[in-house]
Amino acid sequence: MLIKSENELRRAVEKAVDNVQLTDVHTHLFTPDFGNMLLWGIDELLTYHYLIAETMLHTDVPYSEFWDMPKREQANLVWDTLFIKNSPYSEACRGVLTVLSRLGLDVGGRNLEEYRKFFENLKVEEYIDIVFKKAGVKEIVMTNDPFDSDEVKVWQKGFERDKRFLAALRIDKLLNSWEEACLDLKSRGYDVTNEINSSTQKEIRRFLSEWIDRMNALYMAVSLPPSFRFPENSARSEIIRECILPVSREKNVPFAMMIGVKRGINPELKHAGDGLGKSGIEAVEHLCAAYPKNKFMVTMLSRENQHELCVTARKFRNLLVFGCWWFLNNPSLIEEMTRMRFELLGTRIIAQNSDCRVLVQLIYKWGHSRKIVAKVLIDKYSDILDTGWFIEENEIARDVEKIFGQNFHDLLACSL
Ligand code: HDL
Ligand code: ZN
Repeated sequence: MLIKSENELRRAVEKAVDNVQLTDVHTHLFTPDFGNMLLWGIDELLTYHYLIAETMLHTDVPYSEFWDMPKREQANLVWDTLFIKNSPYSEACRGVLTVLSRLGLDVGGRNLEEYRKFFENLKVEEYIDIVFKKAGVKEIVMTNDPFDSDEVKVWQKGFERDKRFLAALRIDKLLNSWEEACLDLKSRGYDVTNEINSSTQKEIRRFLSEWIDRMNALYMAVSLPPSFRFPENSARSEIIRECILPVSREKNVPFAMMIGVKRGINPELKHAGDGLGKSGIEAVEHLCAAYPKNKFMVTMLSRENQHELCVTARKFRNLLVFGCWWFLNNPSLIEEMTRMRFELLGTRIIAQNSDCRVLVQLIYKWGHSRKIVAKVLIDKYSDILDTGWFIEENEIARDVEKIFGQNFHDLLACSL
């Protein structure tokens, strides 16, 4: 159907964005086979590390006392501090309310015990179906760490994987803590030495290939500090050059770099204590130019890196930007980044990923992002309609499919 008016445009965009069954390219979710590594339910939702960091701003409870509390007590403190003693309009707080509302619970009642009862009556398997359906999610990509001993046990035992849960090989330890990784690899029978000579390189490649095959990993991913440089004289650089990039080509899987995280700026906050810094774009420019047969996905954590990342992505068909990562996953910044990306990259982006750690977060992270992407898309289509260009409804649906998943699958499928 030809779009002839602003109203028809709005309706067509909202319909396409609301209905697209999307691919979530980066999450920390797991199938139930991984036991309690799959987080779900209201107490996990309330003790999401974003909310812990925010709670600790308002209370003088010592960090160690908080960490010693049982999960339920932690959740009570978060609820009382952020939702009762203060209005919950931060994005992480608002997300909890969106979830409760979309699950049909009485948000105005503010009755935490009632919400707990609702979740207690659900089995996680039936809950996965409810959440995926409500969130409009077709499939998610997990973050799978071959250095996590609990996770390794599940992969080695083997399991019938739910097809909606795809895998990504996460190699932070290999690239950011080589000494530790070397000891770990040695203990698992890989003939590696601290010095990354040719036989160690070969063994690291074997390790990567085995795990990509075992997980059927769609890509290899790493989070990197703002100081990340490539090339440089470091173990990380050598492993990327001699191991990651060759295996990435051989297996035809992208290398995903998530750049800009400063781990543990407040160690007392544990996994809630990370910060960010402005990174150099030069490493991305160099990798994309020097390795044209490699495929790269890149997201950067600093708002200040977004424009240069978009410009770099204009220059290289082997680079796809993805998501509004972590501290950027807030309405004001999602809108700013999405506008910038549409204006510089058109339809060739992966608009968002959720980064969910708790299953039910899919409902709010995607609910909130869809609205913003739809709003920006309406503006962009409206601008071209004003010139006399016409748009078919199915062209909108085509574009929306691309930015919410097809671009990712096309990147995986292509060989450069
Ligand atoms: O490194 C990452 O993948 C980050 O997303 C961290 O896991 C971070 O703790 C997070 O959950 N961000 O949303
Ligand atoms: Zn993440």
